[in-house]
Amino acid sequence: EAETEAKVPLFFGWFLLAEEEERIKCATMDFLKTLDTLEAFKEHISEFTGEADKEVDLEQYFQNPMPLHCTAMFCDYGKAEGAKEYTELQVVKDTIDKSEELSVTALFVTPRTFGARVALTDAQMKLWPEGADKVGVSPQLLPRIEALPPGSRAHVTLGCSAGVEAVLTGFDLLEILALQKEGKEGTQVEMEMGTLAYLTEGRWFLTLREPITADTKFSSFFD
Ligand code: ACK
Repeated sequence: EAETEAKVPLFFGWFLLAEEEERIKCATMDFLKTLDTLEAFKEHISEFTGEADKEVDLEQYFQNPMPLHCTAMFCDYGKAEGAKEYTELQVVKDTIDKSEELSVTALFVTPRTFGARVALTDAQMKLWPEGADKVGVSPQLLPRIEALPPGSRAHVTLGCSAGVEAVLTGFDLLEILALQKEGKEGTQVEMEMGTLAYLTEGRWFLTLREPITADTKFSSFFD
């Protein structure tokens, strides 16, 4: 019955509507523009450039060829564990092509990735597979994220530095959340958009004063 079976996509996720994508890109670019002028950031510039006193233009540093989205389930065209079962879930079938509002509660920057933390609603968590937070996580990080609530990895990749794969954005977010839990938060800087914290090795986390909401459509992505 091959013709009645849905093909398994690369991944399922919430995709920002085109006009929302522009709005979010502008707001998050404003953050990057401000970040690389801060004294606190400049003190740690070598973590980005490899040398002290060298400047970095973060807007050029991060690139993103993908449409902005929050991945719900990475299926790898059926190669990922549970991919086919996920495709067949009633809640997935019912939600496909439906509009959903996503809430972004924080922005983060590391030498590898630039991302937005997403706070999923209870309804959206029904589309977040059990154990999805842990898939592919390094043995070093795994025990440190055990106590984080499910959905902690939910994010939008806003950009990656040259040669870096988007999958790392979620790992960087988990690492930051683990460091926060371990009390490793350093310098805090008040910014217009919220409170910026430094978490060693070039990691910066901005907790937004007001969440940024964005209209999205839950869809599958092929190719
Ligand atoms: O930014 P992302 O969530 O990270 O969006 C892209 C999307 O799938 C297409 O590549 C994510 N992705 C890639 N590989 C994996 C993986 N092994 N586990 C979870 N998400 C992944 C990537």
